[in-house]
Amino acid sequence: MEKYEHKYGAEQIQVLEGLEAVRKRPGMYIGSTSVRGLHHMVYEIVDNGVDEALAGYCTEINIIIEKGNVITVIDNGRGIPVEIHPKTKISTAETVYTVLHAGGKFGGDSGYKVSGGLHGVGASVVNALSNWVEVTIERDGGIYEMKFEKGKTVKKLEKIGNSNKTGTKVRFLADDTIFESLEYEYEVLEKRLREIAFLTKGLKITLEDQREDPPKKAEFCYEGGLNSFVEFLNKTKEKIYPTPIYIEKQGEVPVEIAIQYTTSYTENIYTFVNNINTVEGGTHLEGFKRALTKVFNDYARNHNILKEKDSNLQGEDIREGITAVISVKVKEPQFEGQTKTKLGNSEVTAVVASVVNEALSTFLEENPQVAKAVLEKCVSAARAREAARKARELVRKKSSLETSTLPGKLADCSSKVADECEVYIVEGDSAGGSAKQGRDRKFQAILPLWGKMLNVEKARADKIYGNDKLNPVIVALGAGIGSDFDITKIRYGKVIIMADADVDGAHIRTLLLTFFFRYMRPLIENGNVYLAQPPLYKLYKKGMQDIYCYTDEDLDKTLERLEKEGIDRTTLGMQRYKGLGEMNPEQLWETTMNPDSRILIKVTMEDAIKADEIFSLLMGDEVEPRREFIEQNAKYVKNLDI
Ligand code: 1YM
Repeated sequence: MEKYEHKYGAEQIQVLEGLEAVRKRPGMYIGSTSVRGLHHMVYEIVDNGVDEALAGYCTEINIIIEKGNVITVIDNGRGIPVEIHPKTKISTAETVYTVLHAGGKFGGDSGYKVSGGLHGVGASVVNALSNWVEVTIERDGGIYEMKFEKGKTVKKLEKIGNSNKTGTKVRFLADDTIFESLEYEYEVLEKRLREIAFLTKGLKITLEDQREDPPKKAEFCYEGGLNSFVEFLNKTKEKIYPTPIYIEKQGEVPVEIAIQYTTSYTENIYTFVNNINTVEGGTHLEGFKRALTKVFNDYARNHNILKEKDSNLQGEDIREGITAVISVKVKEPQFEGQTKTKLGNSEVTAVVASVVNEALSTFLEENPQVAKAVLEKCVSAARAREAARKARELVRKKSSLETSTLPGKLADCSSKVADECEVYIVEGDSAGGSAKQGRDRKFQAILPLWGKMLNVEKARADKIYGNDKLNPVIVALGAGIGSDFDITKIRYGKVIIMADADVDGAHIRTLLLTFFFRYMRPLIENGNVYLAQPPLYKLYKKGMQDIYCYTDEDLDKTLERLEKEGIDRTTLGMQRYKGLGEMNPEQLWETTMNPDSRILIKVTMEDAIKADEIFSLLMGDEVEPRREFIEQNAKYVKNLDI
């Protein structure tokens, strides 16, 4: 593993403010107090072990979810320093856990742990937001231990034995008066830990869930680093060449990149800064795109694949079917954008561009068959782009001739003020009818969807314009797609997907989310896409107002509450809604469409990425992963009506 030389020990720790501030405003420090924030608690502790691995001292990190949602994280690094800290006059280890922003992370020369920008505020925040924390350190021949409750030291660092090993072990129970729930999701931790392992070549990470019997276990260790990452992402896809192109350069801004093209038509580029996923991209991505376009165009010209009369290939042609992961380390990253996940440091563009320029052009010269295969695909993408442009112009021309440019099935709203308007995209016949009758036509439009499901995975933009299911969506929203997409033209402030809670509903949701993710991404980034939440049950009784329940948990709680109020559940009638179509217009309005009483779920980029992954899996070329997925998920299907 690479050794980054940097020193920050006891002296650099800066004392800023007390942990009370963290407990008062937890969201400011950990992002939120939802399960998302809860998982961040684990990442904060794991990150300290990863830093130790990046510094070249740690080879393994073990994470255990114990029964009762206690988390244990163990690493085999040097152990947190135990000597008395000159400023705080208490042990350095206690200082790290009790003083906000301790850990030297704020200094400019403090290695690459630069508080990622989101919530990388470390051990003291986890301590402040935990019911209790126990830290055990093996270092300098001894075993040391200290304990905290709600951020306060209850047992100072003390030597409790001898050891010839080194390492740090942290156990904690998050504070249930702060977090909404303490239930960790195995899959969420698994995904992030796998990602960290890909990003930290050679580091072994294990995860064990002891809440299950027998415990669930996973181990991640990738000698291939980002190459393994790209191979993992392309598992379900047909590759154009077998091994990813790998680029690595150490320096002021270390850059690591892996690239592999597949026969798919989509672009999948994941970017990381200091191991943090920069979902909104930024200067590193810009540098990469710029160099990629230049290198392939230069190669195509020099090898007569592009003739003198031909115009240059465009960036999007060259990125069709690409899967790439870009990881850079930046000492003082500036994060911008809506979710603070866009790298802003302008100097990074040139660094990444120059690294890619040099390494990729050399690679192409040395591997002409790979260059040829990729460029053939780029040239065909350019042709398809041209065809799509023509198809689009045709659509535009056609619509300018017709009086109404909007799809016939759309029941539009009367208001033309996009911000106050909503469009419900509804699958099927009867639901569409009820929705049209039940809506408030001033600001609610209904677009029923018909036609066969389109495999976006295997279609290019020209096919999408022609697709009878997606074309009405594009025209109704009025903002174009792909590189033409212009969010300022959007006709509705809220785009609401309303689908049944069954397999067909899941299909249409996945298709639409994947489509928005790939062709109208700003719509999701901007928070315009929502899922309607229709009720699953209705409880009724003579003389009592109908009660709607939206989840099974909701139903259990409601029944309990009613029992306490003296209403016996055997006297209640219960209807389980199989589909939206079973509700009459008034019920649909009251439960799902009335802004005063409905539940809307805002779609996040994470939801969309997940939908996209499921979609690739279900629609991609490889059969084996699809079979695995269906087998693994078969148990969840029992509740659905098929
Ligand atoms: C399971 C969590 O915290 N490991 C860990 C933390 C530190 C070190 C080693 C470490 C760092 C340095 C020197 C250094 C930390 N030390 C500090 C501080 N695992 C976990 N392992 N010696 C040991 O960076 O110079 C903060 S974290 F500030 F005390 F140096």
